[in-house]
Amino acid sequence: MSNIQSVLHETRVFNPTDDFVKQANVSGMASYRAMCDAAAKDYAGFWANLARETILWHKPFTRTLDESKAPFYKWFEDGELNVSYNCLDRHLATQPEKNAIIFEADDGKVTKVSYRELHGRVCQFANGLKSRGIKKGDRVIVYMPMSVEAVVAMQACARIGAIHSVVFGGFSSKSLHERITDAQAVAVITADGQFRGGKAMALKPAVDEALSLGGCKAVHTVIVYRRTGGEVQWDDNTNVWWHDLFNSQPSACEPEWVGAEHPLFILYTSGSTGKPKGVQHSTAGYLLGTMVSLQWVFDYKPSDIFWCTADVGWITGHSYVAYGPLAMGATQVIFEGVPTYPDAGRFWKMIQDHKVTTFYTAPTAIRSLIKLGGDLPKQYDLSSLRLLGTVGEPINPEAWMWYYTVVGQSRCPIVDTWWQTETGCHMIAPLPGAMPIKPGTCTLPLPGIMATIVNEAGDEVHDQHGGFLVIKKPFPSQIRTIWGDPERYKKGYFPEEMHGAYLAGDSAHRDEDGYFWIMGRIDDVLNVSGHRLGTMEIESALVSNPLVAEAAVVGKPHEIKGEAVVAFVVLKGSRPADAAAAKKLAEELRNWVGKEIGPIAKPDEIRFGENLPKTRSGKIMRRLLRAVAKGEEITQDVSTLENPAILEQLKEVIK
Ligand code: 6R9
Repeated sequence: MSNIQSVLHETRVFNPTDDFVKQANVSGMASYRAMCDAAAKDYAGFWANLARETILWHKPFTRTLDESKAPFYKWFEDGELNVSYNCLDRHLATQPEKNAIIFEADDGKVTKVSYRELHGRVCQFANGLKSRGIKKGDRVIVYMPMSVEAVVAMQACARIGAIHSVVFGGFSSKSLHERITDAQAVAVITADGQFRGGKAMALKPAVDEALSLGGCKAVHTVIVYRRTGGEVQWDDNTNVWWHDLFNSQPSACEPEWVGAEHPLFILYTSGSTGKPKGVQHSTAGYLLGTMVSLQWVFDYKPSDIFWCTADVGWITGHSYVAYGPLAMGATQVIFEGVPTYPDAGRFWKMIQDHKVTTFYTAPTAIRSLIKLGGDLPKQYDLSSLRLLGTVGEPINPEAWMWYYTVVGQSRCPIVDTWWQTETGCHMIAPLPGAMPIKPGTCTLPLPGIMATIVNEAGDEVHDQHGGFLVIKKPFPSQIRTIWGDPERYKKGYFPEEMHGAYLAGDSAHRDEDGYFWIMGRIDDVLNVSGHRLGTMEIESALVSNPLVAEAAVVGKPHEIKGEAVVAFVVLKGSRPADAAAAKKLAEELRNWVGKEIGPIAKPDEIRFGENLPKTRSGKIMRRLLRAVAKGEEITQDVSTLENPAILEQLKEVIK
């Protein structure tokens, strides 16, 4: 609780400057309040107006919100549109030669792609997909490095109505396999490899391995983009080079007009059980969310150079790389590499070189860059910046202050954006020309987002003690269902106690200004470097090792990553005989998890015990394990434990 108390006493407040307010898309709190009032008065009308003004419809909608099968909501259902048309074709008449993408490769090579060129490439690749028999409604896995081609692949799927599911290139073949089979994908788009930090790393072998694991019979095509030029295994029946498929195609492709509720994509994310959830998003509602949030939260202007550093494997890279900026006609930077190569000044140099105005990254990146070179930003000209953003986890006030003063030179507002894979776009975030900001809080909900805090019975709490973060009314950009598991969608996000509100899975409280402070997850989900990892997923991976009998995974605070993964493991045989043996085995298990899920899920620490602390009914006492992991003194009564002595063993840290 001490943490919560300390943030409650945060007194630093930063008002938007007059210059910023003057030029902002939404200026002053009164304008923000007026928008909120408009939404409160006529909720459906508020969103319908925005949808009409923002999206180009092939066929206009007449019905705004259908709640008859709640929580399976439908927005703008009888309207028809195409997302790729909205992102590309709409700009051809007005700004064909504007740069859509400034791509900077790992080695520093810069390639610029105009809207005209991007449109041509997307059409050509869309035709290529069609030539392989891929059609509307088919699921296509995208397993690619950060590249122009990854965006082309996603946009081309959208153009033909195929449903993409992007899998982060850092995930293992096992994770990839799980997603291919769950989505019953017909095709995989990948690359031979990727460059990161000066090194070439293979990608294609993970696809080959995933497909060899069985259950992937529906996959008839694997498209391989040549990036590193490394050796690849080849299956003539299914494999085709990107360039071979692409070059033979015409650069015009009529978009497939789809209904507003047609699934645009599935993106897998961690939940509280072992199996990742395929979060299914709609076409129109999702697109609308990305576009209005760019205007409101990022205060988007046509002259901006926008840079969101997220990989397209995550929702942030979907909404604020692959779709939102293109729909707005923005020029954006896409970066292949890592922030620390060739040195920790890379981000700052790129902001200088490309004259970035709007920079959006994660607190974990900020913290590690402070550590590696807190003074480095001063060596670069960052005067182009006008707005900074963060996403993925709570930002600690110290990191916020550094970002504000050193990177933003006390000139740029910071938008701390709270949202989720499931919400599709920002939910709670400052409108920078309206809200005063404070370090550590994501401030207030966007207009039309009815976020609040409730207790266990689902009743709103108005004091500052906090509770569960919920969103009371359906909103256009929200998750539509979990792919293939509507029951899990209903139970997980709309439990009965919440009286129809969307349960976000985070706890939060409000301060005296009504600002939201996110405290963390309420389910067994960890947030490691801004990535969601299910504790159950990691436990299942550990237990699948033949040496492991039982495992429990908890998080502990980590200076840079936000949370570190600590695993408590019971072996089938006896505990390791000495520290050296324990260390060796811990390393083996870490690598095992890396192979099962991906390197980001590797436990930072593994401790071995003969057993785990359990209640008499056999439940693992995770609260106790969290205290043990943090090295806290255990003050709670452990007499109800079946085996209190086990705690001493688990306190031993392997060095
Ligand atoms: C966009 C994204 C969602 C979870 C979310 C919360 C945490 C995200 C945050 C934040 C505090 C912020 N989270 N943004 N916590 N302040 N500004 O990250 O989606 O990967 O689905 O994670 O991340 O716990 O519930 P996703």
